[in-house]
Order: sequence, then structure tokens, then C-alpha cells
Amino acid sequence: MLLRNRDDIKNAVYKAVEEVKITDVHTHLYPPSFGDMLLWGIDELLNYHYLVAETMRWTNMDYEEFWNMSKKQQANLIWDRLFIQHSPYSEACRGVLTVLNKLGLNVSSRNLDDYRKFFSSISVEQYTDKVFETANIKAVVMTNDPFNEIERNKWIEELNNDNRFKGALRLDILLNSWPQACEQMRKWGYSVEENLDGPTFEEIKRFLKEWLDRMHAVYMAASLPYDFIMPENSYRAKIIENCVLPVAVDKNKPFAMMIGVNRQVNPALKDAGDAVCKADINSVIYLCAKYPHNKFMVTMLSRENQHELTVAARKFRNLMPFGCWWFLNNPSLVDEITRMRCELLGVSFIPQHSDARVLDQLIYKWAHSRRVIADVLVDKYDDLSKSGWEIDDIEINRDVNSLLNENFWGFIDMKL
Ligand code: FIX
Ligand code: ZN
Repeated sequence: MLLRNRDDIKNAVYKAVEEVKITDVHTHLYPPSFGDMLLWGIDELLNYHYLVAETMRWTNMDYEEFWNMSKKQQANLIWDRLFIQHSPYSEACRGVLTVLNKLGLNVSSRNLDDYRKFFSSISVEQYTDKVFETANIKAVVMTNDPFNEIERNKWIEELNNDNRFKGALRLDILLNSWPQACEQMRKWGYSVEENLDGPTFEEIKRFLKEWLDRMHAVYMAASLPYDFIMPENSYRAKIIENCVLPVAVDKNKPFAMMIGVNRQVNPALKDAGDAVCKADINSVIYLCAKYPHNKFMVTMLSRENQHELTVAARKFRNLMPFGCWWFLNNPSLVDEITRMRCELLGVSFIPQHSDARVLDQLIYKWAHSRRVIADVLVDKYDDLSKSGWEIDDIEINRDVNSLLNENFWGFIDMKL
């Protein structure tokens, strides 16, 4: 149907963005069959590390005293400081309320125990279906670490029985802590040397292929610190260039680089203790230029890296920018970054991922992002319309499905 004015365009865009079943390209979720590794429910939702960081600004309690509390005691404290004593309009706080509201619970009761009653009345399997339906999600890509002993055993026992949960081989230990990885790999029977001599590169490639196959991984990924540099005479650089990238071409898998973390600036906060620092875009450019047959998904943590990453993506078809990661996943920055990406890349990027650590977060992270992305798209199609270009809802549906689904799966399948 041709759309003649802004209101019609807005209705069509809102409908398309609301109805598209999304592939969430990066999360920390696991299928219910992985047991306690899957976090869900109000107490886990409130214990999200974003909310722990915000709570610690409202108490002079010793960190250890907080960590020694039960999850429920921690949740009670977080609820009191961030929701009762102060209005919960931070993005992570608002998210908790969006989840409760979308589940049909009485948000205005402000009664945590009422909410707990709901979560104790539903099984994790039922709730997983409910969350995927409420958030309108087709599939989520996980973060799967073969060096995590608990998770390693889940994969060896072949426990992933839910096709909605896609594997992603996470390489942080291998790349950022090679001495530790080397010691562990030797125990598993790989003939690897810390100095990378002998059959080490071949053995690392064997390890990567085995785990890509075992996890049916859709890509390999790593979180890389803000001082990540390529080329470099380092274990990490040598393993990337001699092992990760050749295997990625052999298996036709992207290498997803998540760059810019300033790791553990406050270790007492544990997962909440990381910060951000501007990283080096020329390292991304070096890899994309030198390895044209490799596919690179890249997200950068610093707001200051966003424009140069988007410009770099204009230069390299093997570079797919994705998401508004972590400290960027706030409406004001999602709007700014998505607008810039539309203006420089058109439809050829992946606007968002949830990074959900708690199952329930799929509901709020996508409800909030859908709205911001939709509002950006309304302006873009309205601009087109004002230039005389005819807009119809079929093409809007096509573009929205590209942004939130097909750009990812097409990049996965693409052979360069
Ligand atoms: O490296 C990552 O995958 C990051 O997303 C996490 O380490 C981070 O703690 C997070 O969950 C951010 O949203
Ligand atoms: Zn993450």
C-alpha cells in the first residue's frame, strides 16, 4: 500500500518493527536444559550488574557485605535504593518495570513479594516460551566459553536441545589469557607450547574446529580491550592471524570483535567493575583490508568510536557493524548511533543486540530498542517521501526484516 503522509509512514514502520521476529545476535543466555546457567526471574533481574553498580552509588556498605548477602537480600536493597528511595528512570531500572508491565503484573503495587509469587508459579520452560513470545524473538545467539568447566560439560553432554539458542564460540581466554589457556589445553591433550612453537598453531586450529562443530557455532567472538592493537608482536595477534582467521575462512564463519572494554577498573564490583575507553579503529581496518576473505562483525564500546567504525564499514564489505553495546544501549545513544548508521550505511548494518544476561531482559531490551529504531526509521522514510520517492509498506517490511534478521543470516552465509 502506498504511504502518502507521515502518519501512514509512522503506522507502517511501527507495525513492521513491532511484528518482525528478531534474531538477537549477542546475548549471555542459555537454554533451560543448561540448568542454573540460565538466569531468570525478578531477583536475577534486579541483580543485573548494571543495577548493582547504580545501587552502590546509594550506599556506603562494604562491597563484601553486599556480596555476602543472599540474592533476595541483594534484590531487596537494590529495589529500595533505586526504585523506592529514588525514581527508577535509569535505563536498567526502567527495564525492570517494562518487564513486569509486559507480563501483566501490577507495577504500581511496588510489592516485590507479589512479583516473586508470579515467578515461583511458572516453570523455566514455560517462562522461556512466554519471554520469546512476548519479546517476539526468533532466535538468540549465546556466548559460549569452552574454558568454563561447567559450560564445557554441558556441551560434552550435548545438552543444547533448543534450536532458538544458537552457539557462539567465545575466545576471550584463548586470546587475552594465552598462558592460562595453554596450560588448560595441554591438560585436555592438545600439544601446545606457551611460546607458540612446534605444532601449537595447528593444535589451536584443531581446538577451534572441534568446538565450532560441537557448538554448531554461528560465529567466533572475543571481547577485546580498548588497547587492542593489530598488527602486534603478541600472543593474541599471532593466534588471531595464524589460527582464528584461517579457521574462520575454512568454516566460513565471521569473527566477532567486541572492542573497547577497560577491564575491572573497580574489581570489588565484579561483573559491574568494567569501564570503557576509546579503542583503535585502525586495528579493525588493518584486519578487514589484509583479510578480505574473512568476515568481521564488530561492535565498539566507546561512543567516540562509532562514527569511525561506521565510516570503516563503508570501505569494507567484510565489515558488519552491530549493536549499541553495553554503555551505549541507552535510548539517547541508540538513537544517535542508529541515525548515523542509516545515513552512512543505508540498510546494511545490524542495529542492535540485547546482551541479555537474564532471560526476562529480552522483553525490555527489545521493547525499548524497537521503539527508538522505529522512530529513526520513520524520519528516514519521511525524508524519502518528501523527496518524491514513493514508499510502500512492503518495502518497509523488507528493510526492517533486513536490519533485524536477514543482514545477520546473510552475513553468516556470505562467502567472500
Ligand atoms: O563481553 C561481553 O560480552 C559484554 O557484553 C559483557 O562482558 C558485559 O558484562 C555485558 O553484559 C554488557 O552488557
Ligand atoms: Zn555481552
